[in-house]
Amino acid sequence: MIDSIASDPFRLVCVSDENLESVLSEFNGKILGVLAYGARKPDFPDNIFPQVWVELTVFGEDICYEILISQRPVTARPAGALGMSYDGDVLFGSLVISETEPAGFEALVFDAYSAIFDTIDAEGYSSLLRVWNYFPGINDEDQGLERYRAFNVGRHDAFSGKGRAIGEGSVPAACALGTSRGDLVICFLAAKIPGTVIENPRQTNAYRYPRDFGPKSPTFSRGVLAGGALLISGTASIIGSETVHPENLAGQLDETLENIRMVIEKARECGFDASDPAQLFLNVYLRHREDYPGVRCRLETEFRGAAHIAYMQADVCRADLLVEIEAFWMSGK
Ligand code: 3EB
Repeated sequence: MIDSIASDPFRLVCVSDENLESVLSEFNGKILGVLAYGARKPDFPDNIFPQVWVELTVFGEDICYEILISQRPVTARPAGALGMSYDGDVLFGSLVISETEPAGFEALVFDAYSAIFDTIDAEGYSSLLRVWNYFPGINDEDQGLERYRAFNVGRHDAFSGKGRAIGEGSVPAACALGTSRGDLVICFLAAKIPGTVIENPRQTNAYRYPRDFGPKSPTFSRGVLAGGALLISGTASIIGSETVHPENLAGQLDETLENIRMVIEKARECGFDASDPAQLFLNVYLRHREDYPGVRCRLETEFRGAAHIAYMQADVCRADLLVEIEAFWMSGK
């Protein structure tokens, strides 16, 4: 039998401001961390588990809190800019870095990822399952290179520098979105035992994107199955390695949903039970706020209102992409 994390070792709960306190007290001692999405700074309670503010406007809500909860008692440790918590199966961490370093953005990302690898290796949770990346000006040029591309160079070099393979089965699920301001925010979920990496046959594996998309390829997979959860990476209107339907929101949305369907199909082939839509959480990132009503209408039809869907305004990492969708889905029983 292949080793795997106990089923349901962690789960996700999404709440707005008014329910935050009750969820935090209900799961007191079992909280791995919180990602708070919102245009205004959240009032975080005085807790030491990793909690980050992702400075994005949420549509239809003030702040949207994603809370990662363990089944087991959690040990939390603040460690300067890097906070972490762990439960014996998984480790969740967060890094918030302000861009003051004169060395530049690429070096900042390199250092951040190097610190993540050092941390998870030292703590014995060396399998990186999922990474969340948020930073301002993702499509801006900086010293002749788009910042997303500089980010990819720093991330790629940190993988290599720490002796991490970049290839089939070895890269985490991820998302990378642009904020309009604020710090570089990176959250990560790691485990003692590797997850099952899912790729999408409609898309070139991202670590094999050709050089047209930047000097170093992005190091992420389309999804990871771990502990009964399917972690679906940020997914967009890309076929092969090319953006399709530029400037066409409806076309991009259809193509994105088709890509997500394919990832779910591949996860099913690996044993994932995609039967419980009440346990499906989606984050929808829209470049333009005026696209929100139409996208919401389309997705409510698609998921028949069962899934929990949060909508945010964010810059997507290619200038021609209008929408990106990520998901967290717990397996049915
Ligand atoms: C794509 O498929 C769209 O650089 O970590 C999606 C998810 C995207 C993660 C990343 C980028 C990343 O290439 C962009």
